[in-house]
Amino acid sequence: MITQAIVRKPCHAIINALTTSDMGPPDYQAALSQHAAYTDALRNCGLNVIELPADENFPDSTFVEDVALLTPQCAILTRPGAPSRTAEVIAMTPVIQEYYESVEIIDAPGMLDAGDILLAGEHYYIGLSGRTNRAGAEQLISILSRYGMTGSVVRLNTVLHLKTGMGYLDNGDMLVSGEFTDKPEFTPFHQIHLPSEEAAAANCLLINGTVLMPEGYPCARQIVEAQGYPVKTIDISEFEKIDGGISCLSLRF
Ligand code: CIR
Repeated sequence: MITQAIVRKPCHAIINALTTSDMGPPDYQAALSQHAAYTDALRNCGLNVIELPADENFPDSTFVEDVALLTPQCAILTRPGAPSRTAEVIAMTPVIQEYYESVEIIDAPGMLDAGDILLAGEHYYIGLSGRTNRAGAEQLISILSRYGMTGSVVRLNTVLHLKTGMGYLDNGDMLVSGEFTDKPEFTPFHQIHLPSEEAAAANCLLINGTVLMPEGYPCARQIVEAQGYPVKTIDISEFEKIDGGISCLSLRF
């Protein structure tokens, strides 16, 4: 059961965050209030939320998910693939060490963004993307196997991260869209297809019985509710301008 989450306040420099979109820079004040509402939603799901201060050295530092993978057995500090993000891990290390006895790291030449890691049931899928290379994925698989866990790679074509276009709920229910609709790796799952114009809603989180989804995707919401999941939507439009989704804004454990 998930009991805690780590978040980091957006910094002023968020206006310079990396993006592939043409939606313009986020509005700092709006990002702050959306982030506060996101944090409240995590609390309302029963989590104790550890709030880290803004870090002006790293425009993308509010996307804490990418710098670590927190498993029941150990924590793995990643080595983010974007040069401007690689050193975000340094500030996160003491925080993770406070909560985990076993802390592993991904080393060069490995690159790994944890936004590329999807836990589906008991297995970790690792997207090979512009941010995660084979060396990073192989290091992770070998760490997981030392702790009795499993992982395998999935090649990505167009999306930034694996979880940009898919998500896992429970009991084999997997949300898929775009390039993920015909991946042989995912045929064992009950695939729930989202319309391509609402693909961003596949990045959602099931926390203690509630699915947190981004606001503004009415079809996706209906589809998930029709599967019997209670849904809470959160407006994260400022983070979507810089390629952020629901999962990116927290580390859960
Ligand atoms: C980046 O390009 O790294 C950020 N602007 C977005 C990170 C999104 N993180 C995630 O999907 N886990």
